[in-house]
Amino acid sequence: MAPIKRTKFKLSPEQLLEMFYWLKLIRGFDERLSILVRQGKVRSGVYTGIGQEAIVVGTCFGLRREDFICPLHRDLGTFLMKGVEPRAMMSQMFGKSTGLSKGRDSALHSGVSELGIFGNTSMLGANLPVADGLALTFKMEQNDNVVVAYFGEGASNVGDFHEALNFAGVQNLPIIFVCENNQYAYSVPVEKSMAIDDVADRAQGYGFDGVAINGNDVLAVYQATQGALARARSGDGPTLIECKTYRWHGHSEHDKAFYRTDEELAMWKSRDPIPTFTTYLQTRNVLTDDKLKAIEERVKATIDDAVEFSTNAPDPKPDEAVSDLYA
Ligand SMILES: Cc1ncc(C[n+]2csc(CCOP(=O)(O)OP(=O)(O)O)c2C)c(N)n1
Repeated sequence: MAPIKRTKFKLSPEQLLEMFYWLKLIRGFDERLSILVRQGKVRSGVYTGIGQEAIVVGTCFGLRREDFICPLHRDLGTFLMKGVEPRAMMSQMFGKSTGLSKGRDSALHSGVSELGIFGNTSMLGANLPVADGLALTFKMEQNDNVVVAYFGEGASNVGDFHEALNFAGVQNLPIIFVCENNQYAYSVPVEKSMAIDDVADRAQGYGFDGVAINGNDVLAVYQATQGALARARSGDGPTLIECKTYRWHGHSEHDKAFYRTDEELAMWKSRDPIPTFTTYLQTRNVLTDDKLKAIEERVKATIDDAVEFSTNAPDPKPDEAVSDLYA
């Protein structure tokens, strides 16, 4: 396999600011959910991705509507970036009838086909063979759409992961496997579940490239994704991108994460993707104080509106529980 060449990219100041907006919105959304859980307003389980936003933004930025994403439990931000309205997303977490699955299901198992979002089950790794199926469809239809499938490093130890990578390699599918390596699978640290350092190395066994990158650097994630997208769109097959990161909160909001040290958390917080990108933009005069203030106000107003809308939205009616069933 020829090594992956460095991908050149150029983003306009407007695009960079848009990326910044998404980072702030997704962080703000998760932070608000964390508070709302404690206030008893959320019916869904909440698996925040605070600290991991650069992966969501770097991989979803510039995706086509027709490209499909297969998100997992920690990827709420991908729904927003793919076009789900914040009101609908918040309603989903509140279990209201205005949510994506009209209050029938909690959290992030719902999909929105028109927006290219596949609804996944709880079984870790099980989204990946299905993602292959989507990619195979694109290949058979001979279009150049791509599938972006997410999973944690924990899920990369499940058989489905290996079957999916093997099939994607054999079929040369237009798919990007995005590993969000946040160092823990629930309470299990990565060194207790893997005998190698990089999940990215696993790709080689299936005949395609894997890269391990800094998942807290939104531009590094974007760059790797753009390279992988270009290869997939031109028929050169799959790529595995392993993004090294860290989740700041517990596995879910009920988990106090006693299995890790304060020092470790502090070290990773010092690598927070948002201040790093803020400084990058400020030193290039892309982000001025006024623009920062305007973006922060827009983020707050969007989230306030979503919360108010969802609070006042109706509950689902019991007799609707069996409507919209596939039979
Ligand atoms: C096959 C399977 N085994 C176990 C679980 C229970 N479970 C849900 S999330 C989780 C940890 C997942 O870790 P990882 O894949 O690294 O993703 P992360 O939560 O860190 O984002 C576990 C063990 C599950 N849902 N499916």
